[in-house]
Amino acid sequence: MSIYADSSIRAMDSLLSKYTPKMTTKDYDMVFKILLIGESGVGKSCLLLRFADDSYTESYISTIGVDFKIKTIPIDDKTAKLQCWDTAGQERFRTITSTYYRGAHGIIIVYDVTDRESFESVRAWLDEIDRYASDSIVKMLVGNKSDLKDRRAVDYDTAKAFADDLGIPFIETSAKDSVNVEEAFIHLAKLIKNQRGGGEEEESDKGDDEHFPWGPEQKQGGCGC
Ligand SMILES: Nc1nc2c(ncn2[C@@H]2O[C@H](COP(=O)(O)OP(=O)(O)OP(=O)(O)O)[C@@H](O)[C@H]2O)c(=O)[nH]1
Ligand SMILES: [Mg+2]
Repeated sequence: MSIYADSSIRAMDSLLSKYTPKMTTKDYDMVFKILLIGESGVGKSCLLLRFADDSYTESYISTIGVDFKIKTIPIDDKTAKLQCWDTAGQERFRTITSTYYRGAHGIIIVYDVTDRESFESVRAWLDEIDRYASDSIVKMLVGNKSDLKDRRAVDYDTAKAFADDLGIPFIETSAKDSVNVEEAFIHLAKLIKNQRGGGEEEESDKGDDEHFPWGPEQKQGGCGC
């Protein structure tokens, strides 16, 4: 960097700090690191785009390495900042992406309901979690592309039974039609908060499951919100 450029940047910094109001309080109470993993093409990036920006694109641009977005959400009387890491599903990025498991509080394993292989590989993704993530990480299974009804290759009950066996929450989503996407992220954030929080925070979150589609009484695709 040239001396000229360096001094210009310093001048800009000083101007910015002069005119930027100082934050005296944090605008959030908690920060949760959430990871999206799963085979390439299952819709991880689209889910995050839908959640963070409420948008969707048909064009497929495979993620290179990792990407991330931040979204702040209210949980009861608190504000949680969700730092969402979108990992590449392609095998060639596996070494890079595995380093992002460290320090993650929650992880969403995504498969494509029209692609049986992407569901069958969920076990391998769970092994990756065991290898690289903390034991306390909160997991969630998501079957995406539920809008493609004619092309379904994994039925809801099979995936639900699989998730129940593992003791993890399960939901089907459509990033395209914006079905259950926000619910999935918010539910995961609540589970993380419950796991980490204590006292009155824990009290106030009791009974949340009955408001979500993966609750015991809920049926496929419906949301009891
Ligand atoms: N019909 C339908 N298509 C979807 C949905 N979500 C994603 N897609 C499409 O699936 C393709 C892949 O989506 P991505 O979000 O890029 O997949 P990814 O899991 O991030 O893939 P990698 O970055 O390679 O790991 C794109 O063409 C999307 O438009 C969905 O809910 N419904
Ligand atoms: Mg992607």
